Amino acid sequence: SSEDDQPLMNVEDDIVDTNLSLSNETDDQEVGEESAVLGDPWMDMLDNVKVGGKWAPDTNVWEKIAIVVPYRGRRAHLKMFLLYMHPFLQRQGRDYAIYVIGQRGQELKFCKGILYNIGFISVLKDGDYDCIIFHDVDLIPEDDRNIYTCGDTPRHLSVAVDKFNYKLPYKNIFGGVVAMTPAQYRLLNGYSNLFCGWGGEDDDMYKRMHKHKLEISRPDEDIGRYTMFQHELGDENKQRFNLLKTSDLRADKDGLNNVGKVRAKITSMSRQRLFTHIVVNVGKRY
Ligand code: NGS
Repeated sequence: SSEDDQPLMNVEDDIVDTNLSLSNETDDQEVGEESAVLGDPWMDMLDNVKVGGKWAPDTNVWEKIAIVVPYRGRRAHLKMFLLYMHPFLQRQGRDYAIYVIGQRGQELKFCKGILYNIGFISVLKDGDYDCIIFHDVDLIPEDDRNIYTCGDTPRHLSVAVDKFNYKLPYKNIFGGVVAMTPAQYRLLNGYSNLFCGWGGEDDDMYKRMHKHKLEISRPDEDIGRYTMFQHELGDENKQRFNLLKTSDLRADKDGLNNVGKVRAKITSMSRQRLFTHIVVNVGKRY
């Protein structure tokens, strides 16, 4: 069995032990030099995080946000993600918590929609969140003005990704980093549970929005800038184009309201120092 079967116990230790900088130049540096690279405020901000990956400013913020990160086998990305996101969200003064929703089983396809739906339900059982940010682990926001908050309609935050030359690859893209209130997510019936493997689940979500006449809201292109970690695309979902033909027909019955019936189960939930870890067994899917 793979490391994904176990709670991600040692990721925080790795953060202390490993040199983590987005540039490769520092790979050989000693641990002691790390704070010199990142600056002491970074380390203070990580120290401030409460167990389970939570933090709130002293002054009251009306909006509580949960960051939901579907995950499998990208340990190096997760480490860098946590290292950057905690200070970023603290600089924005957000009241937040980070949840990593891991899928068990390396040999099976990655079912992001199921992880998102189960993540949504679990997170709202754990806290009274006003806004859920659905976040790829390989995207890092570059600009502190890109406020992690919800809007009157679902928000697409990763507008300008380096990989796409900081331009939208197509007008209705709704993948990467998106923010929805619980009410918006319920109205759309969450994500489809049928997309396993890379691609399409976000386009299916856009179709749900279109059906409900919800326009995507976005920050400006010069603010919604992201760095994407380089990696191979996952095992592609060959069914995705066919599935996208039936999006409207499935929208009301395939999603949040039937995720309890798709034989996916939560196998553990644990509080780590920089995140809450929920492990899901989605079973065998094609
Ligand atoms: C589209 C995919 C989306 C994906 C987007 C950007 O082609 O799911 O590329 O992908 N749609 C289909 O495959 C139908 S990215 O390179 O950012 O991972 O989000």
